[in-house]
Amino acid sequence: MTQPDLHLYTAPTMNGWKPLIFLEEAGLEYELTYVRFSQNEQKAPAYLELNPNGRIPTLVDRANDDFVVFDASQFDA
Ligand SMILES: N[C@@H](CCC(=O)N[C@@H](CS)C(=O)NCC(=O)O)C(=O)O
Repeated sequence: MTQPDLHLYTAPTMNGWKPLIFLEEAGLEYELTYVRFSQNEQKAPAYLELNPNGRIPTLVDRANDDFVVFDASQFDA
């Protein structure tokens, strides 16, 4: 089984659903990781390495050198 190029980290919130809906509508394959707010996983060091904003969603494109996409407009670190 091949690994999808796209890896979405998200949670079931309004902002979290949006990229999931897009990927489904676009018919793209993706791996999904559920980020558990209850365990503060969005602030875990491994996640902050991907997205220093500490928020979901985050999309990683493995086919493009692990290019990371997230909304940095609220980035205040
Ligand atoms: N404008 C950003 C908003 C991201 C955002 O606010 N995410 C919230 C959930 S909707 C979050 O991760 N909150 C967790 C936290 O701030 O610790 C986007 O749509 O990507």
